[in-house]
Amino acid sequence: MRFLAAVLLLALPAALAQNPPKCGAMHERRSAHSLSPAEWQRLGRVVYQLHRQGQFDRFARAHNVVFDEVHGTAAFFPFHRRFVQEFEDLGRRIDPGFTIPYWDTPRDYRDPASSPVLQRDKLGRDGRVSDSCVLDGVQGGWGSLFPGRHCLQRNFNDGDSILPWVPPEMISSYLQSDRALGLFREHIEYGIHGAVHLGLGGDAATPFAPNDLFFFMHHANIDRLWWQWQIGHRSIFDYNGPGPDGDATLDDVIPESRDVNFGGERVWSTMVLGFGSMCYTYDTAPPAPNAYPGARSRATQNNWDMPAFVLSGASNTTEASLEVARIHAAFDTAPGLKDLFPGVAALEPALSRDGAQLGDRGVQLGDRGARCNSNNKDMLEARKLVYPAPLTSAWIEMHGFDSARVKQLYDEGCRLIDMLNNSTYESPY
Ligand SMILES: *[C@@H]1O[C@H](CO)[C@@H](O)[C@H](O)[C@H]1NC(C)=O
Ligand SMILES: *[C@@H]1O[C@H](CO)[C@@H](O)[C@H](O)[C@H]1NC(C)=O
Ligand SMILES: *[C@@H]1O[C@H](CO)[C@@H](O)[C@H](O)[C@H]1NC(C)=O
Ligand SMILES: [Cu+2]
Repeated sequence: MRFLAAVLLLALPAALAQNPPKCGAMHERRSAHSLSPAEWQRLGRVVYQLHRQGQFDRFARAHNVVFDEVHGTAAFFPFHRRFVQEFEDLGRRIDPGFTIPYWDTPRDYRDPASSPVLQRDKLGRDGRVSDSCVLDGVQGGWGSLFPGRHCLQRNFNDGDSILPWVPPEMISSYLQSDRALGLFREHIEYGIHGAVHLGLGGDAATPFAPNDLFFFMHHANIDRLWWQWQIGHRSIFDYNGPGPDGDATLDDVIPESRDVNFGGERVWSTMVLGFGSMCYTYDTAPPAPNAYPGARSRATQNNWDMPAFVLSGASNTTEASLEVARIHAAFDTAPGLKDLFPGVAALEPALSRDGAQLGDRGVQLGDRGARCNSNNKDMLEARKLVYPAPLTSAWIEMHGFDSARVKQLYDEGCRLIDMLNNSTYESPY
């Protein structure tokens, strides 16, 4: 016995060095849509201080330095997770209750300029016509240092409005059907990620995008979706794609620069929320695990018994449950949808029971398809999806993306929308 204990004690330090410790306190990131005016004011006070300290400038310059390493590569998800968390920690030194709100941008995809987030007392509106300077919102009148001294700028990509982003249903399809992380990363990075940067324009459409607070809120949302994918596929440690020397591995160093330095930290330290420095969760996404997941397993499970609440990327659980129930109902008229929404297809038995529950979040499947509107032509049209705006060629070149690949994924996305549009499906968004 004593011998065994000694062996265990010797083995222990190595294990501890591998697994980051569980967080003492956890912080909840909430949807920017749900912040009260008082909460926006509190957020405004923190970011004002961060700006005075030069943190926005620092993060903008850092993002530009590592730009090529963290876009179009596997590092896209872990780098931005670590980067946003670093910024959030700085905010917590000013206000211990600070968290970055996430911006559920697909929710606003039809007409992003009218988003409740882009209002004068919140994130602010478009820059002014003459010079694109942002004059209202929590960053109204700000100056930025990089790439050169200038006012913080926004320049919506469609005059006074913003071209459509990506419908929530497309995100849900990616969450369910992308079994390889690499494919999910491409779908997110070439889709909603680029669409939002381009839509806001100005600083947001440059490698210095962290000058604009939207950057942190947008990347928090992307991080939330990645976490949902990790949990939904029971594949927390899945990591692959282009890396620093060929194929990426969990032992790669997180890209860093003099400005924002993680001390040589490895990618694997970012993989599990609730451990190490990842002391946050999301209000809608799955909670952090109680114990560090064992064995750093990389196996992707090919079954669909995933928790039902991860089937949709929507932050509003009422809308998420409507979406899932209506997609399920649309299988009757468009069986091809089952391949695009395999998670919903796997719910079949549960759905045949009355009042089935979707996961632990109390999401009810009461509404089976809301066909009551099917005679109302206007309503029906309003409930059809619209295509997202494609990435611009300038954006594709700036990132060195493979433009044929970007186009292929975009076209596939349009077919998904066609299929939904051709079915009985009516979008709750
Ligand atoms: C969620 O969506 C429903 C239906 O669209 C809406 O009535 C409700 O206000 C939303 N809740 C929040 C917190 O936004
Ligand atoms: C979807 O269908 C509606 C109604 O038929 C139509 O107005 C809309 O243009 C369609 N959208 C796309 C992207 O095809
Ligand atoms: C949608 O319907 C139109 C008109 O019936 C048809 O031309 C098109 O091929 C359909 N698209 C899909 C994806 O089913
Ligand atoms: Cu980035």
